[in-house]
Amino acid sequence: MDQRNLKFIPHVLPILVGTTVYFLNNDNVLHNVFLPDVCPGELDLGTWFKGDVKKYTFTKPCIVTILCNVHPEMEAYIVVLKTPYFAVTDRGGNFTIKDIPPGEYTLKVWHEKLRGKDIKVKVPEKGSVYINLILSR
Ligand SMILES: [Cu+2]
Repeated sequence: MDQRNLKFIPHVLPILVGTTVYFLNNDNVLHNVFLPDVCPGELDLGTWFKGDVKKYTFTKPCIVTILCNVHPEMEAYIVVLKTPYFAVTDRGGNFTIKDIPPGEYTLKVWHEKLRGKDIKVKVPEKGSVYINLILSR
């Protein structure tokens, strides 16, 4: 996860549990990475200059808010998942999750402000499944 132009990039980062995330600083100002949530455990990775990298391994499934102590407007989310099948929507709201083994699944949606209902999905042996997600407040 980069810190660039006073923003965390990407804003939402889904990962599989056990993944190590590298936190970069590509700005000419000091940044910090601070995790205020109980899950995965309150954590302050400290403050560091451009070019330095800190890392953290997420070992519990949870939704982690990422903040910077130096810039209160900076905010991002790391969504730590038990499944390797996930995607982030693009600017048009489209997403693709590839190579899912055939079977029955529950598609869950996470958005920082909106909510979506769980959707039961049957993945066939061959072909694609098309889903319309509707999010609401
Ligand atoms: Cu900052």
